[in-house]
Amino acid sequence: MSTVVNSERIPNNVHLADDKRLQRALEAWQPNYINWWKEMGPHGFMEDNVFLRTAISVESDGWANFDYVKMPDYRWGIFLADAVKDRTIGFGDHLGEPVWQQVPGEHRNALRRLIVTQGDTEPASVEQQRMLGHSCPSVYDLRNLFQVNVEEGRHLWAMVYLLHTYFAKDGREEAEALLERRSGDPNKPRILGAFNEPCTDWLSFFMFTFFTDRDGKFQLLALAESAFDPLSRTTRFMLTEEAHHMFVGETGIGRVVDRTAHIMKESKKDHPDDLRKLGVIDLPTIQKYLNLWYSLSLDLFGGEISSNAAASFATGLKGRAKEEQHEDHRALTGVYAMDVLKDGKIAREEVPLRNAMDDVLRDAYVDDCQRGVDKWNRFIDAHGIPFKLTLPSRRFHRHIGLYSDVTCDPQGNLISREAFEAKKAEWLPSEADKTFVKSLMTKPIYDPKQMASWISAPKQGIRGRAIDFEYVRRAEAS
Ligand code: BYC
Ligand code: FE
Ligand code: FE
Repeated sequence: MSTVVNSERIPNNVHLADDKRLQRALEAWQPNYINWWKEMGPHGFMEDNVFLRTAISVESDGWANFDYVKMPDYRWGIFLADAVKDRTIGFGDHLGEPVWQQVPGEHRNALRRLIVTQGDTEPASVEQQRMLGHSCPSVYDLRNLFQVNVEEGRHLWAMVYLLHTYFAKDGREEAEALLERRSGDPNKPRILGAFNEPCTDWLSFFMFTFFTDRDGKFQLLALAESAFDPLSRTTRFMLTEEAHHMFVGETGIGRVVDRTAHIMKESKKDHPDDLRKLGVIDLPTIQKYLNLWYSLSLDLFGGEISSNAAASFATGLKGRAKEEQHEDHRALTGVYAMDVLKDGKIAREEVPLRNAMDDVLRDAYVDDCQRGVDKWNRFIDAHGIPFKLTLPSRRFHRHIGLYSDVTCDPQGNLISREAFEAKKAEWLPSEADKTFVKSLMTKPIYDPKQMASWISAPKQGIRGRAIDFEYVRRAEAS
């Protein structure tokens, strides 16, 4: 079991103290990170005491330490999951060979790019969410937002550790650049599309943590298979934190849906206008937000047919989620049937499996999303309301890949751009929908005993505490 050193400036289980150069490099990056956090992290809450979980070791039940902490004082550390003894490469051209503890020269650029892309999403999400505290539906939710934020900050640390340790000068430059790009800034945007989208209301936040963080889960699962062992070990530990982000999204939407269905049953009303007057978010509006964040998140898997994906599979840089569950780990001869565009029509075609690896990962993601949607539908059903949320077709509203040049309806039928524009407000949040959703969230709820009108209380509190526990102690209140 690896030893954790908490007494240092940077808590870690990577023997940082034994590598003075690396330690100095990371300690030089740390103040820049803290400056970034203060500038771009949760706006207006830096002085508050927040009941947070901090990773202090990697043992399965011992790593999560809960206590009040001011966010800028959070102990962001570097933690790798324990090494697997005699681990060998699980897929691709190097199947069965020992994993790499150093970066092979020929894979250096590709690997750095994957790590930078992964790293870039982490601060991006914090930036996207930085104003949400000012409209929180409860203190419980406020704390969960901050928990997600500090852990995304730690995920940035995880990638910066790899850049500093294995990529010398260009790694250090990339680590600086990770603090310089800004979500949504046209001059220095974040790398991937969804991470430049505004996320300024809580319905979007819960959709984001359900759909977009779930892309994170699957990308991390694929990177956890990597032949580059330090990347595998960091991402394996990140996945343990990611589980909480999934929980926030799934239960968040579940509670919104439950609240609406409850009010529908109680009031015997089902017209969106009536429900909006009653202070809840009508189900068709929830469906539109779902359509938006699902389609934005599908884009994050890259193109359906990708030579980049084929190359990273071949070289062993990035596998499939749970590679051991697949039979053919070389995937040299296999084919993958997918819908493609042919002469302006949708046609089934077989693609060499390696080129379809982004879509294989997307398949696993879609199934996982569906499980969550099924749960939400059970909440609606439990109130006897005849409405079902659905995942739109993967072809709907895409900006990356085969379907980025055409327009489809939510069922996946090709339609003209005019037809799409004419129907857009029925399928995606309109300005009026956004204005309405925001109108429910103009004031924060800082009283632990209260919950906003548009969301049910959670089933239980955190770490055995009551739901109305003071998870965030506001500085001015103390
Ligand atoms: N936006 O061959 P293609 C998370 C580019 S989320 C903009 O189809 P490839 C988190 C692509 O770079 C997980 N550009 O795809 C969640 C390429 O450019 P070049 C993040 C895009 O390369 C919530 C070109 O289009 N981790 O952790 O196989 C909160 C053709 O690309 C996009 C990762 O993504 C896009 N959406 O796959 C906090 C893992 N998609 O080569 C955190 C690391 C593609 O023509 N990244 N492009 O210049 C990867 O594995 C791959 O880079 C991707 C793309 C899966 C993203
Ligand atoms: Fe993350
Ligand atoms: Fe996350």
